[in-house]
Amino acid sequence: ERLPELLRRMPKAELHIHIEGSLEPELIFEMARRNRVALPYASVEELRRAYAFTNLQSFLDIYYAGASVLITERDFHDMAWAYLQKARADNVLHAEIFFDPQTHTARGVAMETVLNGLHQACVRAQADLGLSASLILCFLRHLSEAEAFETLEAALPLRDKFIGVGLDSSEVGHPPEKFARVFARCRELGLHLVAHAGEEGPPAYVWTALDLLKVERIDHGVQSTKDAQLMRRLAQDRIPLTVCPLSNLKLCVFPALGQHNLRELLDAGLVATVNSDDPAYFGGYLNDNFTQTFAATGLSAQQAWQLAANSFEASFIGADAKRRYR
Ligand code: ES4
Ligand code: ZN
Repeated sequence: ERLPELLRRMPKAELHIHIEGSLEPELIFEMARRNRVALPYASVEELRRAYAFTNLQSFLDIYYAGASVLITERDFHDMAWAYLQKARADNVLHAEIFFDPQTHTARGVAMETVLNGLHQACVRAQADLGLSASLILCFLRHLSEAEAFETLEAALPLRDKFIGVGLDSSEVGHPPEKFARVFARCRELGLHLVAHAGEEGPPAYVWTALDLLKVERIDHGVQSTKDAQLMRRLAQDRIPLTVCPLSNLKLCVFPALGQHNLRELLDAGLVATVNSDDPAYFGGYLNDNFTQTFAATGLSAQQAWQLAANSFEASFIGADAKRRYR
């Protein structure tokens, strides 16, 4: 069997996908029309031409603008349902999906609208596609600790609709320790904990995500290879890294896919996984990430199976379900 076919047909879990980053330009324009939201772009083509990023912040500015068309429960459902169907076509059997409630509540959209719409799509995915999907609420790290606490309070009446919390948005200048008390509270509540760290930021941010936030996984974490002691810690404690190769390429974290350090992470014995991050913005869904990265770096079939196994090991599905995927 050719490697691209193996990569496509392997059952996998996706653990690092921002649902707002799955909103395709066509859907942005359709929702802008039906909700009468004005866009600073005249056409789908003009919007797509703006997708030329130089770093994380240059992407985030456009990503938050795109999310401004999401108003109703139906919008949130339609966005997530479109992603889940694409994920199923990529043989994704389980997805843990980030959402950014503050991007919406700041515009006057209710927390309930966001969570109900996204959750309905997850329920439908299990019923219609046999794909299990759960939600992870992300705090925006460029906003304050107080705003994160307010967001948590607003979400707690809907506690049964999400399984954990994460930390995303502009990394440099907003270290994990800014949110130590919020994460401590989430831990008491029994929520799963993850955080973006070491995407653009230094290995020090990965250390504090682990030791101060007590996260169970690191999102990105690719800067960890700069710190040998950190690499030993991640390997020994089997802390998964949710790596997003096309994202790293498009945000210029690596100059070319062939220069990506995924092989180095695997060779060091880390529980690395492959994910799509913001597939509508970065040029591909999960299988595109696998096929393009394997073509550029020359990883093997054995490493493909390792990455698929890692994705289920790193997931928050129960121990019984995990055994079924081994
Ligand atoms: C993100 Cl690539 C990336 N990094 C940090 N925060 C994000 N939110 C959406 N995509
Ligand atoms: Zn991300």
